[in-house]
Amino acid sequence: MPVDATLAALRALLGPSGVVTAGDVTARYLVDQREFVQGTTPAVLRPASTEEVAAAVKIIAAAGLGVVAQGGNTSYCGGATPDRSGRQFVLSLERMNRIRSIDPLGFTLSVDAGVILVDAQAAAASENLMLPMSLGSEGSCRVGGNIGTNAGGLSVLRYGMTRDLALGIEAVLADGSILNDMRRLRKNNTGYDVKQSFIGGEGTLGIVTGAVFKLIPAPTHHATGWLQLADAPPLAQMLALVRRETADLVSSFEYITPGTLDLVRADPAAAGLGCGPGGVLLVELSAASARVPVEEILAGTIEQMVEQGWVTDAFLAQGDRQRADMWRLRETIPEGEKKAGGSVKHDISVPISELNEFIARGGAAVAAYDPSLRLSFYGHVGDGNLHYNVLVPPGEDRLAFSARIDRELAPQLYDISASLGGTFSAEHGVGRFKRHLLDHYSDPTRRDLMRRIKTAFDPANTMNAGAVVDPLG
Ligand code: 2HG
Ligand code: ZN
Repeated sequence: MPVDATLAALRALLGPSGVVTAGDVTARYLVDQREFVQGTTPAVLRPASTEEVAAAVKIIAAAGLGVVAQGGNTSYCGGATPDRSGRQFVLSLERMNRIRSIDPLGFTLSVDAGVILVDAQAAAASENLMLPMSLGSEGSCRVGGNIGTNAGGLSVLRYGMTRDLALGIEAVLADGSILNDMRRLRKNNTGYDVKQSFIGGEGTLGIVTGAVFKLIPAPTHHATGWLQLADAPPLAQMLALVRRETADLVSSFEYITPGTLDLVRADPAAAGLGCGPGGVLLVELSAASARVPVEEILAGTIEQMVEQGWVTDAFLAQGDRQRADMWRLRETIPEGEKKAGGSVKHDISVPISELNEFIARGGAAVAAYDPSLRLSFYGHVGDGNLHYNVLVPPGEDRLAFSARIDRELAPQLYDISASLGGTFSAEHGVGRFKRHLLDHYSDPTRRDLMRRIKTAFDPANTMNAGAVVDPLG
């Protein structure tokens, strides 16, 4: 079926507000959030229900065209941006934003995939529960995207990745059939866990339209510490000590280097929050009961870190305002990098005990390549995940610089990570930007299995073709 006839069928199905073709309206759906690539599309589809998604996918499949699912379009890897063929529809989940149900006894939340993450968090909070998924982009990302990319964030250390929080999903498959696995079960040991294929599948195996999440009792007590670090902080040892001494109450353990903190220093929230020669650790303990003296426990642990010579000075947040200021500084780092002219991002992870080795070898590789480069690196130490970003030098063209670093420096950093047993994408996924890295670094048997899974789920390669894995490659 030609594109025009397909569009007419989609209009008849979804109505005028469900099919957008005006260029000025579709523009924001066609560019990735960091503005690296710009795609084209015959139309942006905005279905309002799972049945509409299924019917639209059937029409598109029958026409031999493609579809790219999109939530909040916050992917760092171009995972939700169509290619330039003009043959991929963008299917936005933004109108599917219903909280379906909440189970205050079983601690679960069922939602449409287009619910914005903060709205899902708020729904949980209305029952004194918490959806323990916290990301800088939570005000705009949508849970379908979190599921599709298996999003990580600031509390993975304690609560896990999205994969660990999803009990059930609903998805539309490539042939338009609907997988209904919206289960609230903690245990369901019945063969392959098919839903996990869609989690982190980035819309290449099907379109996630709904999800059931595990919730936890909302923490009521936090102890949040801003720890100024001595030079060359031994990250793994510090984390191990904090986990042991706090009975594993630690929910975040974020490392920020001085070069990164500089990028957010102008923020009024930074007043009074200093930086040690080795940077800063933002450590938080959380508990859902006043009976757990989190502040006392953290203060005692920090004392031990001072005695070890790891920490030179520390502040404990006095009240919600100070806690929010500390988190604000951490969460606005990506924005700070943008304001400074942008960065080339390397979302690496290594086994936690290899973090310092990566930092030493990565630093040497960068200095040998070009000692004038400025790094902004920080990360989720509890997950072995560093955002090892290279700032675009003033006056350099951002895209040309990124392309050069991708070609000349990034392979060295990824090789170092790989040699330490690490990866080239810890939490940002693969999308379109990192497919070549998956080809290069993946174990061949794993890559072959991924291709076979892709072909089994999507034989005509119509679902987000070009992202993650090339079935023919
Ligand atoms: C974060 O941890 C995000 O703030 C973004 O994963 C990381 O911008 C980055 O490199
Ligand atoms: Zn991150």
